[in-house]
Amino acid sequence: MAFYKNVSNISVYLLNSPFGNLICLRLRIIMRYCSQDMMRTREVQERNVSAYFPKGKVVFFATGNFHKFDEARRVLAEFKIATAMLRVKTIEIQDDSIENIAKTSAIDALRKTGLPLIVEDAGLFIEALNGFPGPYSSYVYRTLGTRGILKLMDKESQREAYFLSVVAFSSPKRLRPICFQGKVEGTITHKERGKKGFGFDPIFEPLGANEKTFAEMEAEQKNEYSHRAQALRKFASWYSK
Ligand code: ITT
Repeated sequence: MAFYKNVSNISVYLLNSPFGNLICLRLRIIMRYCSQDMMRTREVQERNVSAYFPKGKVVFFATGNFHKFDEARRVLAEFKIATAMLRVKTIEIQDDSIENIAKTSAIDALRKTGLPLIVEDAGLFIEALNGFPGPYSSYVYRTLGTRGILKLMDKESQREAYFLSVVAFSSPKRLRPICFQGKVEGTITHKERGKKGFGFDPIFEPLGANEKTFAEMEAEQKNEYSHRAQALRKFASWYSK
């Protein structure tokens, strides 16, 4: 369950939990401070942000994808980190490297919000297609979709593929993002299976999961295997220190 708040010009989705209310209250205070001219210096903003959203306790996830947020907040809760979804439009550059895409979006999101945040970029790399769609996964999903991929793979017997995820963190104290990677190997199925999850989940079967696709798993089970959960666990161990 989530609820929605509009604070300043940034939309935030929060979980219906005591954490949610707390984050929202603090966000309102921060926004008020930051909009007063005398408080606008970076030093003051930095101090306010780290006082209200201490490292290791709270992080904002800048994404437009609610499924990604839902997966992430479950993983981060394992580390007692509260997560809020920030719906802020960020630059998504075209690049062969998922890491560069994530870093650029994180810098842009930080510039627009001044909050400690993560951005995550992911892609599906199919070996028989020389890594396609990879960093172009978002565009390919919107244009060809899962059925288009199955068509491209129609006569293909080599069906190995992997998902790669990069989580980039930046904050007023860390203008240059720090990145964490996760990868899950698996195969592309012959037809779509399952209704859960999102994106290419119905056609991706991770290795060692009893031939279930991600779309046949609950979020908790997907998080045992997924590229995103692996990258987030690396981030969370670093962030909690
Ligand atoms: P952002 O707002 O966070 O950018 P997005 O949906 O655009 O969300 P990405 O750019 O990270 O997400 O991912 C590109 C595409 O790759 C995405 O649209 C999905 O189709 C696919 N994808 C990424 N992670 C996936 C996953 O865990 N399961 C299935 N498909 C995934």
